[in-house]
Amino acid sequence: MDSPHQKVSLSELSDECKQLGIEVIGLTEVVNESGELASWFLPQVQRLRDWVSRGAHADLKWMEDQLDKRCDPRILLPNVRSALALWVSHHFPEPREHEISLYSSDSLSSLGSASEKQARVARYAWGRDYHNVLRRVLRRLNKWLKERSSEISSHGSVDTSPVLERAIAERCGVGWIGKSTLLVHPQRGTFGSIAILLTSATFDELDEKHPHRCGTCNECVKECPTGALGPEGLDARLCISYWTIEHRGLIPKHMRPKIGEWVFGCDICQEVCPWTIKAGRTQPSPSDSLWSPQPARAYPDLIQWLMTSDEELDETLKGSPLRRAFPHGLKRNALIVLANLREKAAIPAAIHHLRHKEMSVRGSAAWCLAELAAELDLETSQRRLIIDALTEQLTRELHTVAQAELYDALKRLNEPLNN
Ligand code: B12
Ligand code: SF4
Ligand code: SF4
Repeated sequence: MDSPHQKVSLSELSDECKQLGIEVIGLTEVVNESGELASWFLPQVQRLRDWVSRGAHADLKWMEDQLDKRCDPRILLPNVRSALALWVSHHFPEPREHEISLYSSDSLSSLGSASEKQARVARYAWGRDYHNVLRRVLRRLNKWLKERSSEISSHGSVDTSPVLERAIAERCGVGWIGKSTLLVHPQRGTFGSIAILLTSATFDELDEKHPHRCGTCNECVKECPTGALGPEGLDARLCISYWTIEHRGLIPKHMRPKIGEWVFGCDICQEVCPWTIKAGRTQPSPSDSLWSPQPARAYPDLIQWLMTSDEELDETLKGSPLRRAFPHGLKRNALIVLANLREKAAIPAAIHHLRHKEMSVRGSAAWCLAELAAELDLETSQRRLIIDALTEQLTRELHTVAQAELYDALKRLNEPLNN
């Protein structure tokens, strides 16, 4: 007889996942037969509540608003029993080092010659948006489960629902949560996206939690340029990924130099992880075809971004995770990174952006120009051009925060202010 808690075979499910290009899956119980939350889930809930009460979520208001749902999967799916975790690698090789079939030769040649002055994008955003890709997979699995019993109901999440994805994936045996707070897969390292399917179905087998294997290693904590990682996990208020992807508005001054070359996200705590390094990547993996990574997304031409209108930039990035930051967020970040890279060629574009419609872009343009003028050996005429542009903008700027940025920029250039 059909039941919402119909028992399903794990090996049949694994075969189906393989056909969908998913190699790593795991299963766990989240709610027991009596309808109570599984005991393993409760300490995770406490960890999450402590994290939010410390304010470590910065201004991610949705973390506060959806806290109860994140702490209790029964709110999302009342008859939930199990969770299925999918983990898909996005550990693409470096386009410059490995000219393999994964990247088309056209897109490689458009990268130009290798230079040290390179803006960087987090690896997960080199290709298609994982939300779209994995949501499609979850829909297929939902359909597959429904074919086992029409009574089975499921709820999928790929960073799209208030679900504690990492904690669930860890319990499903996919890997362990490292000191970076990232899920580490024992063979493939950290570069992976997670999708969770909460389901009312039960399974003939469940997976075991993976042992924690960070040991005495502390590389991610040590190498994080902002000190965002500590014994309590991550403080988003210090994380480059938070500021460049999630934050709207100006990025605080003290964070701007620390952002370095990272124009969208940050992979430092992953690139230094011995498990990621050991996993290496020189050959294509079966999941690469899901993503279609593009070298120009890995190392974008930021001046080109700035010379493109917001509307056009948005259009060019359709289907990419980069859209999460909006064109004005990407331009804000680009101005900061170009300043950090001491990119003289950015001066005209930065002057142009002193008049952008978004205050955060105007303020970042002022900062960028002051940094370049202060740090580079510019010709007098070029320095004058910057000072005149900043002074002129100050006469028309109405936003007090942007005015303060312009004042600071001119002060930095030792330019006496008349008003
Ligand atoms: C909010 C969020 C962020 C925030 C906060 C990150 C954070 N560490 O919490 C910001 C914007 C900074 C961020 C950044 C990134 N994110 Co993010 N993010 C999320 C999101 C939406 C929620 C995470 C969350 O609940 N955080 C609150 C904390 C308390 O929860 P948690 O990290 O899950 O922690 C639990 C466990 O860590 C557990 N725990 C158990 N044992 C241990 C042991 C130790 C030592 C620690 C510290 C914790 C711990 O306790 C916690 C509570 O249960 C998830 C998607 C989702 N719905 O889950 C993606 C997600 C975590 N992000 C992801 C990615 C890829 C990133 C970035 C790598 C992107 C980039 N390259 O720039 C960075 C990585 C930064 C980092 N070191 O974590 C992936 C992670 C994949 C993976 N392999 O782990 C996720 C799962 C999205 C996805 N579906 O693929 N992210
Ligand atoms: S993503 Fe970057 S800033 Fe954030 S914790 Fe990792 S290394 Fe630090
Ligand atoms: S770098 Fe070291 S401490 Fe950090 S997650 Fe990897 S193994 Fe763990």
